[in-house]
Amino acid sequence: MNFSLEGKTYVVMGVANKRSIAWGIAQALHDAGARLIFTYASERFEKSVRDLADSLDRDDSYFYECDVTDDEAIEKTFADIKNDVGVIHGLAHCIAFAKREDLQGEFIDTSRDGFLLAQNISAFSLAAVSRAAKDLMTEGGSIMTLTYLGGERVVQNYNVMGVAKASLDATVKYLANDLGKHGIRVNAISAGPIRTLSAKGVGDFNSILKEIEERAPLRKPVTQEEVGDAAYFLMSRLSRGITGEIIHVDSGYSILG
Ligand code: NDP
Ligand code: N5H
Repeated sequence: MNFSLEGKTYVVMGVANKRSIAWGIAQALHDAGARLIFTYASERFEKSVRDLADSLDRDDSYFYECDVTDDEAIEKTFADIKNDVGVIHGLAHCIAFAKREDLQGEFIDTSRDGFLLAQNISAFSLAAVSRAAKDLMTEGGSIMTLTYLGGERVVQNYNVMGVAKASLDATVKYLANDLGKHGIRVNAISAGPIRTLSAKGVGDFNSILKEIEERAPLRKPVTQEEVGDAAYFLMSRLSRGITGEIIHVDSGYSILG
């Protein structure tokens, strides 16, 4: 059997820099032969995304600016993708945001604005981009997002983002139910902590990683490459019987009490 992704096209949303989990996913899909389409939130990250994509040895990547809080931007992005490439076979949603002040102290102090902002960018956006992407997945498809354990149980400081990830996890299941009849699967990878731009300056990341090294069954933090390989599995036909699932790629940490 052949598990190559040659001849397939995937949209990767959320590469900010070389540490982004989205970049680990892009590399794994590229290594499997896929053509990639990148979206970024604002011009600020365009150069970084283009430079990274240039380091891959193929010249048929596409780039679009897409702020997921903007319905018109989402509509335009997928209309442009349809026009430029036609059919897509999958989409990796690697996007989240919360105000820094809501990622410390107590959840109870979250403002209405902060709560809605986190839900809008980190959870609703998956539904919005899935609706737009559906029409381009005429040969079936695989949609995946990135979630975190803090949506299933209380993790100190994760606060408003934990509630947004709980919402994202449920969004995955309802979308899987809606899109299954169109041959489109929807899943999430629950990644263990990885030092990225988003993770910078939040919580005490060193002590979180130390806890993983001491207690996680595999006794080491996960890497972008490990998450990328799981994403490759979800995009490939190897996972064709799996939808609505949350796969933990976290060195086994989530099984601990
Ligand atoms: P990055 O900072 O590399 O990526 C976060 C991305 O979110 C950025 O590319 C940013 O785009 C994008 N984003 C934020 N707001 C918007 C918006 N309005 N429209 C479009 N894109 C937006 O961090 P990670 O790779 O860590 O994060 C990717 C995902 O992985 C997130 O969902 C995160 O919650 C999840 N995750 C991360 C873990 C970790 O330990 N790092 C663990 C478990 C899950 P731009 O840069 O263009 O502004
Ligand atoms: C328990 C923890 C540590 C504490 C919580 C961290 C939560 C992080 C998630 C969000 C996405 C981080 C975030 O929104 C940061 C922004 O306020 C400021 N940063 C930015 O604006 C940068 C420039 C851009 C690129 O970032 C974004 N997101 O656009 C959780 C950790 C152990 C695991 C973790 C880090 C999980 C996660 O979801 O990312």
